[in-house]
Amino acid sequence: MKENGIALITGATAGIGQATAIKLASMGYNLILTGRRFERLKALKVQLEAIGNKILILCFDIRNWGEVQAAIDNIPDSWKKINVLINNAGLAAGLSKIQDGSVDDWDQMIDTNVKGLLYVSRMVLPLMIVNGSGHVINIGSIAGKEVYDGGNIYCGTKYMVDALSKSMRRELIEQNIKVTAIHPGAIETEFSLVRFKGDTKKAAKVYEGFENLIAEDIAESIEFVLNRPARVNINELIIMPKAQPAAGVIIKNKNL
Ligand code: NDP
Ligand code: 8X3
Repeated sequence: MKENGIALITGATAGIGQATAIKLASMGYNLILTGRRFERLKALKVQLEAIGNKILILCFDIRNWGEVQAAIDNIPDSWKKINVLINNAGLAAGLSKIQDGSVDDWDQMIDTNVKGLLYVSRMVLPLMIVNGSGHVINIGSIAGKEVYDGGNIYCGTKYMVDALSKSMRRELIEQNIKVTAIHPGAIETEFSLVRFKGDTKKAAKVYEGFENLIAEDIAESIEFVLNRPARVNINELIIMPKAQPAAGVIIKNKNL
C-alpha cells in the first residue's frame, strides 16, 4: 500500500471519527487512533491492520491534561511525524434551557469540545512545526454558526471551535500548517444517544422523518479537503442534510 503519512484522529471509537479512520486508511494513511473505549480501538486496529495500515492506539480521556500529555509524549519516535490532526472527539450533553441546565453537562461539553481540542492541539502542533508541515481539521458544527433552543452551551463550545480554527489558521500558516474547519448538521451517529444519556427512543426520534447525514459523508469531505493541491486550503465547509436548512430546523415527513 502507498503510504500517505500519519494522521491522528481523536474520537475514533464511533461515528465520524471511526468512518474517517476507515476512509484515511483506504487513502494510505497510517493512523493514531484515540478514544476512551479501548476494546473498540483494538477492534478497529485489527480491522485496519488487516488491510495493510499501521495503527497505533492511544486510550485516554481528552478532558484530562495529564493523560493527554502522557499519551502524546509517549508516542514512539517513528510515529511523531504527524501529517494530519483530526480534532473530532466531542459531544452534546442535554438539551435544556440555561435556567434548567445541568452544570455537570456544561462542564463535560466545555472540557471535551473546547479544552480537549486545545490539549491535543497543544501537544501535536509543536510536532508538526518541527516537521515543517501539517494539516489540522477541526470538527465544529452548524451549532457553531447558529444557535438553536436548548443548544446553548453546546453551541457555545462549537462557536469556540470556529474561533479557534480561525486563530490557528492565522497563527500556523507561516509554519506551513493548513487549518480546515468542518461544520456539519445532523448526522446519525451515537451523538444523540450520548446527548440523551442512553435513551434510545429519544435518540432515534431525532432522525425520524427525513434523511440525515451519515458519518461517511463527513469522511468523504475530509478526503476532499486532504486531496486538494498544496496551494489550496479549504478554510471551512458547512455540510447539511437537505432537510435541515438551518440549525435546529428540520423539515420532517415531506419526503426530503
Ligand atoms: P459519536 O458520539 O458517535 O462519537 C464521539 C467520539 O468522541 C467517540 O469516539 C468518543 O469516544 C469521543 N469522545 C467523547 N468524549 C471523549 C473524551 N472525554 N475523551 C476522549 N474521547 C471522547 O459522535 P459523532 O461522531 O457524531 O461526533 C464527533 C464530532 O462531530 C463531535 O465533535 C460532535 O460535536 C461533532 N458533530 C456531530 C454532529 C452530529 O449530528 N452527529 C453534527 C455536527 C458536529 P469514547 O466515548 O470512546 O471516548
Ligand atoms: C450537532 C448538529 O444540528 O444536530 O452538532 O445540532 S445538530
